[in-house]
Amino acid sequence: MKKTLFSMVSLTLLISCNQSKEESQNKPTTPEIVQEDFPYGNVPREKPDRKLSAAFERIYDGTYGGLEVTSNELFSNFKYTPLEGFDYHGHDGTVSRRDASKVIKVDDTYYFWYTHRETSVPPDENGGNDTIPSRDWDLSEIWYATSKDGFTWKEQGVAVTRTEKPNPGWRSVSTPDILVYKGKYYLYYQAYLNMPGAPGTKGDDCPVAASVANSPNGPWTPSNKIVLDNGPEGSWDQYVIHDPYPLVRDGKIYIYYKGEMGGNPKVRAQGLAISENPFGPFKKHPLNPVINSGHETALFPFKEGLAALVSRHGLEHNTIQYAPDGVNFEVAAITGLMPIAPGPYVPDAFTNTKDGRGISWGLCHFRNVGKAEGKSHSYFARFDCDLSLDVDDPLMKESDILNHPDIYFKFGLTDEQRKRINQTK
Ligand code: AAL
Repeated sequence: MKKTLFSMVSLTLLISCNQSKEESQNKPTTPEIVQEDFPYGNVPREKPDRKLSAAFERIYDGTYGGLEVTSNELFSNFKYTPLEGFDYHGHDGTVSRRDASKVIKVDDTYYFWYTHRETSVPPDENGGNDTIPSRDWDLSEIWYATSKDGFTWKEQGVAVTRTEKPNPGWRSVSTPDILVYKGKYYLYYQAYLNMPGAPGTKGDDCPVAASVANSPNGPWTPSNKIVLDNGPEGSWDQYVIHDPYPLVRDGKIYIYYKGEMGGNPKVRAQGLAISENPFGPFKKHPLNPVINSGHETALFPFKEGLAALVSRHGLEHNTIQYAPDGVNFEVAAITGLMPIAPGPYVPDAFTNTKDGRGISWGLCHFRNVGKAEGKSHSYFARFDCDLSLDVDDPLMKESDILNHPDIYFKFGLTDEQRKRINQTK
């Protein structure tokens, strides 16, 4: 009996031994690649005729445009300067300026438009009513400012007021952007019928309305209708069309916009709608959404295509992307400290160009300032960068940004995280 048991165990062992021998014989092995080491010093500028890792394939075949960030025209740092000329009531939260449009130059003057809120109290996220804003962009109007140098601005006052109830925009008009088309000026903006927190809202729901003027100084005549509407029920942009951002391409008006899909956290993406008429109808692109990340929209003509600043949210946040056709975007650069809600100065935004020159500055905002003290509001700053084919500023091409340790510790662990870590010790 003992003998039989012994032979059974040995047989099993033998079989399993042979099996693993066979398995290892069948396992695909990486063939040894015999080639010279990748060179030092004389690093090939063109794709060398050799097998490359995926990382180096990407360098030569992708959209990075070179081996180092310095040779990538779509890589830049962003440098910030406070703006002169705006009064924020001592930053008590009753005045907010945010969501800068792109900047345009008319004769020798720069113009931009923005969300302007001036309310008796700062926003109350849970208690908005007819006079108390529930969000920073609630109960707002579109204002504008001008400048000769882009640093010091003069606030010119209101451009687009809220409409009469119940028209879109009666509750608030916000987040404008500008189009110059066939000699006229058009402002596109979020036209609210309701604000988050109000009964029946799914979030920051709104469509887009527009106004037209013969001069950047107005007067502005509203379209009195929705020009870019939410998608049908069940579609990705059914509730939200934010940050309408017009450009002219192929003789047509291209409006890029942000939509918010469901999910927790929400998935934000950007779509494109095209029309030959500024007041529409706009046809949404069948490949929408065309950008899978980001928050506010900011694009500019670059070479034959368009480039996009993609910040804040999503898998591809903190990137600058490029699409030769304005539709199929690829990551062209990975960067950091990107402007929030950028409104770049885009000299060739409406020139129909296929030789886009890029951007070197714009405006952006800092949001939720003073929130912890109940004084939540936003204010503007200027950013400078080198995303221009006509600028060559090596100081904007630094990938190693040295931040003070305080900035890192400010993003320290929460008490709950510390507890979890202690428990798993
Ligand atoms: C911004 C923009 C839109 C949103 C809100 C005001 O950053 O995306 O304008 O509705 O926040």
